[in-house]
Amino acid sequence: MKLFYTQNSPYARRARLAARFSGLPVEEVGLGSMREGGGEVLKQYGPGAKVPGLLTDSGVYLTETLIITGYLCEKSGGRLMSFDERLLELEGLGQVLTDALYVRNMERQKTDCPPSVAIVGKETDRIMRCYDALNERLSGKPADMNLATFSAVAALGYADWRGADDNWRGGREGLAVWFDAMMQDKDVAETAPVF
Ligand SMILES: N[C@@H](CCC(=O)N[C@@H](CS)C(=O)NCC(=O)O)C(=O)O
Repeated sequence: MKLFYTQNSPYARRARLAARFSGLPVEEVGLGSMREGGGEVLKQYGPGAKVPGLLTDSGVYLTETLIITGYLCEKSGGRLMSFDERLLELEGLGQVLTDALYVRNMERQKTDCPPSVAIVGKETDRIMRCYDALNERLSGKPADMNLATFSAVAALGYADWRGADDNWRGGREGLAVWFDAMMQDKDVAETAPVF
């Protein structure tokens, strides 16, 4: 299997962590920045041309993080997460936070017109609610490795890059301690964005 990624994509980070912890033979294929055309190569596999993308051993090209990580979990015999409602809730929270950070960043980086104050404000409110929810759920928790914690750590790592002005650690010490414990893991550290 081949997993296409860029170093700074929070979505691809989750897929890379899932691949590494699955124990399956997955070759990670790094692409240059998507902004600078890094995704061109992906158009031969499917219409989306986004990372992550997973080319399976039978030649099928899977897209969308939740589908790829779910596929890897199934293939590994359920190694990546148990079917637990609290974990599914956490995985979804990480996804919502990542999407909101991504949308806000796209809005802020628009060059053809000024960013919409309404969109930036709405996504920022959503982002703040997500930080609080993660703080409630992860304070005092150990650094377990599963799809839910990958989702949360990838979202927060992305926030350090694209949402630095949010200062998510402020008043959320429990979450910061949990994040630092996760970052002690070699694979979690290796897949962090570089900026
Ligand atoms: N919904 C997708 C989002 C993936 C995504 O947006 N990836 C970004 C990188 S962080 C991308 O490839 N962007 C390239 C583009 O929009 O052309 C998922 O969950 O995998």
